[in-house]
Amino acid sequence: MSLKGYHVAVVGATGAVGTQMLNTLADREFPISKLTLLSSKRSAGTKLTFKGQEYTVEEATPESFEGVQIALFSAGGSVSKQLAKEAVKRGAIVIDNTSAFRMDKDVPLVVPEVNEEDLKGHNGIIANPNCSTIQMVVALQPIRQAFGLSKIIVSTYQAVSGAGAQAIEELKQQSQDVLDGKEPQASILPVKSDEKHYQIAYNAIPQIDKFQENGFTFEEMKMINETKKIMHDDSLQVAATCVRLPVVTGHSESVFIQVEKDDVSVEDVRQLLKDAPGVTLQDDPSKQLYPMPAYCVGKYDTFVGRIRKDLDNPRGFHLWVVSDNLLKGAALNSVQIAESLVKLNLV
Ligand code: NAP
Ligand code: 12T
Repeated sequence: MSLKGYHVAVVGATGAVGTQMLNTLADREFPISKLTLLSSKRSAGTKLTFKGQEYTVEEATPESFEGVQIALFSAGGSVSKQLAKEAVKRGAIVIDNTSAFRMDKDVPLVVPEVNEEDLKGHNGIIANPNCSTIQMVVALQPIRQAFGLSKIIVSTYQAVSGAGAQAIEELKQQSQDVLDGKEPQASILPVKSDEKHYQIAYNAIPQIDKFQENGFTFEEMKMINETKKIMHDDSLQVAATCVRLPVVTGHSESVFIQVEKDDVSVEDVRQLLKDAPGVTLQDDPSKQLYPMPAYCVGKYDTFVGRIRKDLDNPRGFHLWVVSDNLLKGAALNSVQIAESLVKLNLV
């Protein structure tokens, strides 16, 4: 590291995730000597403020990465496919928030609380997992370490901000239109590039990302495949159902797990999660204490509550897991990866 810090680039700086990347880099005082903010041609010229200083956003091109040491990508998979290798070629380490490289064998897929050590084998690109995967593995890793884990069945309740700034606008506009008695218009959700669009205001849509041939959506397959990769366990059984809700920020998950050890109690699980890294336990039915997205916005932790032992399966447990999808689900996890690279002398 130079004395003052690293030359950092943020690709997609004007987006929902990029905005939170800048907030998180500033809040955690990541050592930055130079900051390059990149977007498409559309936003080139836009002024953004970082730590009280004004920066002009530039159009991302291969040449943008000359001299860059750490590049945080969050501008969609096609941009990553076009530019990540160009950045690496010029000496940068890429931390990629898209699904472009997550399942590549030579690309570490990292949640620092779970598998920070995987960073050691990197070849220039490091992938940030899907938002829904990240908060789930943060909550489950301590349980897996203590009691083993053989099965996960998860249903998600996901916020629209995961689908970007246009999806947030669509929810707000539709909500206003319904209240005003007007016909709501849909053009973004569930998937912008698909033919059909559905109203999200006052609704729940059981489709996030595109359908795959096996009947699962790509978001569901991301949770399934990424969880096995992060936990280094291909025999772990995982099934997911991903649902979009009219919530702006904060993903919630109802998670059923089966552990390998017998005679584990709810109190055992609570004790583990009370001290787990990145976890806040919020679980007290007598006080109606449980996590909710509206109260997790802006927080770094993953919140866990509603822990119950299954009534029929003695190794089964149910949990409710909530986190800010733009922070731990995206920007914070990327910045934590950068912090881990610095700590492990890998940059
Ligand atoms: P968003 O609000 O729509 O923002 C998209 C950003 O990408 C904007 O800054 C946009 O710049 C930029 N961009 C678009 N096309 C570009 C191009 N051709 N070249 C350079 N920049 C371009 O979306 P978002 O929610 O921030 O998400 C961005 C991406 O992050 C998603 O597509 C997804 O791959 C990933 N993501 C990952 C997670 C996760 O689970 N970890 C969660 C959310 C998002 P303009 O202002 O110029 O349009
Ligand atoms: N389609 O980068 O729509 O895997 O909420 C994250 C969130 C893709 C990703 C979403 C998506 C990703 C969404």
